[in-house]
Amino acid sequence: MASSIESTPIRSESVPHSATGAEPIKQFDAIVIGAGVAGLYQLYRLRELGLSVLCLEDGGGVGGTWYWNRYPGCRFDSESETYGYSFSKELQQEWDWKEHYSGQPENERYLNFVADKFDLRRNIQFNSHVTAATYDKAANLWEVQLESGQRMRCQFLVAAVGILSARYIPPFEGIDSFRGQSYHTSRWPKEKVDFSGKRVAVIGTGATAVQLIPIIAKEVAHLTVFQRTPNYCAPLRNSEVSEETQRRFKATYDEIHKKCLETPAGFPYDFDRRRAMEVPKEERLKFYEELWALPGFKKWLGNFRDIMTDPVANEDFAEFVRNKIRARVKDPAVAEKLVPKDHPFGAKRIPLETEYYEAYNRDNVLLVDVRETPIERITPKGIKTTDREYEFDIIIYATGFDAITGALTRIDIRGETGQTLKEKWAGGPRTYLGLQTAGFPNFFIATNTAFCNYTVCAEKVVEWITDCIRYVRDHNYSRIAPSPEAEDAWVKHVNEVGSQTLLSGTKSWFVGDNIPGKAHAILLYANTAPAYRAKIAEVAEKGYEGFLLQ
Ligand code: NA7
Repeated sequence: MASSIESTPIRSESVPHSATGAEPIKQFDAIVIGAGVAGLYQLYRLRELGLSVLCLEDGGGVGGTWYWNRYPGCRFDSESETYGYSFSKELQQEWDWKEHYSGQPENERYLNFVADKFDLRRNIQFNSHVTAATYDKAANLWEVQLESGQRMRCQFLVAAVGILSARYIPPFEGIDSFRGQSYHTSRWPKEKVDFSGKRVAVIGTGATAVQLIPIIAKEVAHLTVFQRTPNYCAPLRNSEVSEETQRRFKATYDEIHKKCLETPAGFPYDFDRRRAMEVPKEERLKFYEELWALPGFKKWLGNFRDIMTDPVANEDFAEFVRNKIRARVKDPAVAEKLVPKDHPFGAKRIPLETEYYEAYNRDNVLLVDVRETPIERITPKGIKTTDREYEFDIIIYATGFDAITGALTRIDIRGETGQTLKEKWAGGPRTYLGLQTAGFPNFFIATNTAFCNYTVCAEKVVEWITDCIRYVRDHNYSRIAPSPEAEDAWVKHVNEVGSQTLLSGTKSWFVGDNIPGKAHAILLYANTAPAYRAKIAEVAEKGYEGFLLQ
């Protein structure tokens, strides 16, 4: 890893539209962009359908999120047995999850195991960064262009680019002047970063930083954490999977998956049916304590059913969490800085942690509140706030992603009128069912944009797209795209559903507010995942209602 953030540049958002390169242009029935969780499965399904498929992957290996995010402490916050694919019973029986919340190295091994088992690599071209995709109306083909200049064509283009893959680095002044090492957590090097004896900065305290900080705090000479917004972090309570539990997973995968398909957010647990404030205080507190002792997201997604809609219910639990934080941090002034007070519990993604708060009890860890003393610039020696200059050997940017839409709008995708997706989505994403966008025929988005455990819902999205392409071909159609009216109605519906939750009023990546200049819009479909799946299934059953087939 070179010493400057320049070594991992954010790729330009405005790439040249014109194609170059002299090699012959290959043509495929379908091109899948991305070899992560959704892309691998999409490749498998389309190949099964008998299509010629090419999968283009930016990275040097499979895994997407689990290829790029190699930072210390990176792991699932979903239960491992629910995050793995459900489409192959054989695969489920062959793979052993070692931890209940599996770590990045094992997750990457798993996705490599999947790629090998289904012989997917022969259709994947690695180190292939897609810069543009242009629809040629006369030929009814998409032309895809890579950074290398290489071009290829296809009838169906599927973007399986992930929802948290377009990394974000704030445009701090002087960022390139820093003489030490800089890393963004989502472009972590494969080689181990040596923290021993180093003065290290972490900017950001989202789910990523919360996983990273307690691990590196033990390795560094000194760690300074630059926090803008404290989060409601809840204990992960990870543990090893015993042989007995492993056998139980394998014997009950069908039930586990069925349960995940039934619950609102795709996890093997559901909200409590009671309304929080209807339960007497003592009983409520007992319930909170029980939830708190459980692993994973149960404190959030197994809580009272009105936790995300009733501000009073939400505040009741938020205060419980604040007191949990206060109890773990020795210095009351530091504790108060770590206690979130400006947003409801769960309106931002709840980070799950292991010894996160204890890290701040260490003598070698300092918390800087950048609301009190904002970062003015990055200097050759470190970070200058309004208060003072801090000197570092390493700066880690745990500053998140241009979520949901960024990985798509950073590609120069042009539909039938020549309009780019970025232009079309300037005011927020405009799709029909999250799957297609009007004016971009045969272009599909294979990401899970429901508020849902990723793989559980991504599998269903991939299967829907596969069935749709099968339908188009079987009925001798050549193109499919949503009608503008159907799209308008869907966008309106997504906004209505989102505005009924506490998500819309809080600055977060759920609504695009983490990126300066990005339109505030509900980026995830906040209805339940079963309701979403029922809707997309109904549309398909009605002969792809709302879509224009030609
Ligand atoms: P997040 O959750 O977007 O967190 C990014 C963090 O970076 C967050 O604490 C931000 O503060 C902080 N940030 C961003 N810009 C700045 C500036 N300019 N100054 C100071 N601090 C800044 O990204 P993660 O990678 O942690 O997690 C993303 C998802 O990946 C996560 O939800 C999981 O689903 C996996 P802010 O809160 O915006 O004030």
